[in-house]
Amino acid sequence: DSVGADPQRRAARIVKSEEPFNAETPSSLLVHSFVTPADLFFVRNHLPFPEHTDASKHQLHVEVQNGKKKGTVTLNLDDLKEKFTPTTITSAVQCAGNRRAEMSKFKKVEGVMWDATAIGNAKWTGVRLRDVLIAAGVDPNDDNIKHIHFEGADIDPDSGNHFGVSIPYHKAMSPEVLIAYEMNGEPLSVEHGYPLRLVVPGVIGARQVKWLTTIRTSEKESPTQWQQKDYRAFSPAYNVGDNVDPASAPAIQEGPVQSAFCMPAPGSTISAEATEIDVAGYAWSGGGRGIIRVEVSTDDGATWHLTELKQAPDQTLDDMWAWTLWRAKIPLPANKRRHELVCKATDRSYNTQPETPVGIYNKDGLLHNCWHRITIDVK
Ligand code: MTE
Ligand code: MO
Repeated sequence: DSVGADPQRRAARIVKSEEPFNAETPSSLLVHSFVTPADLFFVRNHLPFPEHTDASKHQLHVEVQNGKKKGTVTLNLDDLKEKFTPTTITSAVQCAGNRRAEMSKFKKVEGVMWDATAIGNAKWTGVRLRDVLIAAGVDPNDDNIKHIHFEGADIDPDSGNHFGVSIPYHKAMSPEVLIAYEMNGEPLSVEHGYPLRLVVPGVIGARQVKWLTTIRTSEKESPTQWQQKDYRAFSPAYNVGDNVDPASAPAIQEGPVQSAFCMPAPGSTISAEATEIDVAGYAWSGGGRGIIRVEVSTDDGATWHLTELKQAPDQTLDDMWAWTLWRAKIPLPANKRRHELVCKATDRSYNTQPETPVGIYNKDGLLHNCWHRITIDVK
């Protein structure tokens, strides 16, 4: 399968688990390019890779309930390319578990121990989900449809269930949501969903279903564990092992404002003579809320330095699906054995990151977005 496509690039990623395959990008490589190369882009799988399907055999079933009428339209990749207008959008995918490892240092959490690079930014090409739903018989003004369900070809060997989730109908009908068949101008790789994946800009990675086989209209959210139980950030009142009512927190869709350092790498050293340091990282916020600034502090937030932002030229602060890359040269305080740097971003709703995990701790380590901290030892 594609996992072995380029052994060197594959080696460049940090493998978190082999079965299922989960890997993230080394942080310094993440800020090399505004668009993350597919073979460096993090991979998050809950289940074994699906049986390899040829694009010509892959079928997408669109099941629509329109009033009393129920119908299924089946499409393949060629149908999508022939019948619908292609669109390209640059959009970041961030796993809701990004930075979970840091939260677990604060207090124990459960899940894949991602560092700060379970995120990537790609140029996705495909067709609008909206166009496909309407062609399959959905009335855009139908208020009986509340959610759209999606299923992938991957199957849980224990339960026999396919990976599946849902997004609200109004989001599904928004023009930015795509059924993508290309990533960065190339056909999708198997790792990232070949031949078809859902791209839901502004929403956590979990809703962006790979190896997409089924789309279904519904009055309710998807019944799967990934919609009903996991990917909910519970109150800090609960710890690992506690019995929590899943209904006490809604399924996560949009994520909060986020930023992190990628350079220098955590644990780097610097000479005692250095008076400045080059720093760089990424920032992103859910719901298309653009990043208005990213600041860095060397004195734990007493004073802040602005950074220079790089953003998608075709996106505004109100539809910023892509991430922001930021960089700066920061003056270093003298006579220190060790420097502690923190960064924080602010989005277009003036939401900013919390200082510590104290108030946002949740037992599954989701949506960790407190000020990112790195320490640099002076040699
Ligand atoms: N789609 C399927 N079919 N199966 C999965 O396990 N994982 C989801 C999502 N889509 C998943 C899936 C999660 S949790 C994330 S974060 C993103 O895929 C990651 O996308 P990537 O592997 O292309 O980076
Ligand atoms: Mo995820």
